[in-house]
Amino acid sequence: MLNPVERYKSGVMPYAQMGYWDADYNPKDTDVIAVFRITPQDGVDPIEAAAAVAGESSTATWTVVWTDRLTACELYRAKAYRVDPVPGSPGQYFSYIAYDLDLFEEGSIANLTASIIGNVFGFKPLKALRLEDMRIPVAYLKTFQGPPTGIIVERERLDKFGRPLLGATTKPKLGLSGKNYGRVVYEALKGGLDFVKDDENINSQPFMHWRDRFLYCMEAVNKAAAATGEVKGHYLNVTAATMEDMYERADFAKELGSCVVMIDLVIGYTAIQSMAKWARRNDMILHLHRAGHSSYTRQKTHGVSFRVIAKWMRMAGVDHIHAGTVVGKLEGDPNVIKGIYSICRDSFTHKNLEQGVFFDQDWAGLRKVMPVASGGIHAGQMHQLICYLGEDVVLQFGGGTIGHPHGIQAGATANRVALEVMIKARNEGRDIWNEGPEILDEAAKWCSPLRAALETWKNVTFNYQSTDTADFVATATPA
Ligand code: RUB
Repeated sequence: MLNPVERYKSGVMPYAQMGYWDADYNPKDTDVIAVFRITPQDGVDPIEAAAAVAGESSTATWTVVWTDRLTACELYRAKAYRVDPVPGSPGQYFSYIAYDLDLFEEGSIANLTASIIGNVFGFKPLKALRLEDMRIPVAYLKTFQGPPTGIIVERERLDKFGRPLLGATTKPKLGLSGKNYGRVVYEALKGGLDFVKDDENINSQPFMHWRDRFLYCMEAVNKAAAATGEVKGHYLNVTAATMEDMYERADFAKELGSCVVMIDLVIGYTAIQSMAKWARRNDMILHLHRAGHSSYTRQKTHGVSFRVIAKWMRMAGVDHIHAGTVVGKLEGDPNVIKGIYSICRDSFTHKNLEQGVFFDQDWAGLRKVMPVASGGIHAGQMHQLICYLGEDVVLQFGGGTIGHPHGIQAGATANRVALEVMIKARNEGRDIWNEGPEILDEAAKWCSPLRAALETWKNVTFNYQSTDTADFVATATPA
């Protein structure tokens, strides 16, 4: 450590020397820890790059400022304390940075993120930067409300246990009138789904204003509930241009008796937290569609990993979050998806580098988020979906319900029957991973909607290389 005269001499000094690198630092239980993937420009020392990220995401600027000495600067400086080369990716480094708890306002994702991802991603000495994971201390977690409902209470409210929930996104995404939209919702719920969902970009367009949608959808929900004797729901998307509009729409959804409302990630962290508080006050399930996330989560070298977004959303307080399907039309490496699901559903998420999870995370009693698997899935994949994703998940088949050759009700019935036969087989101890196709074929003998679904989509797979994969591979345990 430099003496104070040298340390506070005006001018530019490497960030590491300014105190933003400390190889001996031992993070406190109350520290927020972030791990970044850093790709320094050619010739930039990785330790200095890590120190720069620590500096610019906490107290530093490009030159020494004497006003540091008016603060508890030793405490407030974030400390990069570890830099490891990324396995198999020359020129990239995982850098661990610890932040004192006092740097963050309680219960505010906006404040947390303004530091951690505020300035640093545009920093010239770096070619690229990715926030890979964070460890949130229990002391900080306890300042967040978390999910308004949580998995356990959601299941109790819906009276549905022991199986994944089933949903569908109404299609086409845009263009239906309120009345036709309501028909799709009714058919899908009557045919056996638990939920239908607005798509991310359905708000209040000329072809269907939001009040029309809400009225026709709730008529559909009520009729389907009466016809089936089951609790049914439709995620009414309340996303809008202002908080006032969103509250107005959410209040109307509640007035009509909806059990769930929906928001899009693009509304921003503060709006999400406001809606989470509204949902808790109003006993409403809050569904989050992660619209926009792939623009910054998918590429491994730059952006924010979705596992971090999932952590922030559990803290902010959503009940459902789109979290990947593995087998569907959208990005989803099996291991990375497992890691994300454990962030949503576990009381304690264990460090698991093969799944991209860098830290143990005690969730401090925050309720659990129900992951939603949605995007290009169909009944023929039911065994894979259950094996990969487990039981506490909403499986959402949009095209895979509405595109059924016998109509929407038949599409829903195909999915419900596929789910129930697969869960029954699993409960009887059958090996559904290997016997899955056979189990579906047996059921298709007596269920013509399932037969038609399997026939229509039997050859549909999306076998592409995953972009966002973990960097560590499992090593065999020595005998
Ligand atoms: C579903 C759909 C959803 C995506 C979002 O339609 O397009 O908007 O699931 O993706 P379909 P994610 O079921 O017809 O493919 O869930 O990965 O955020």
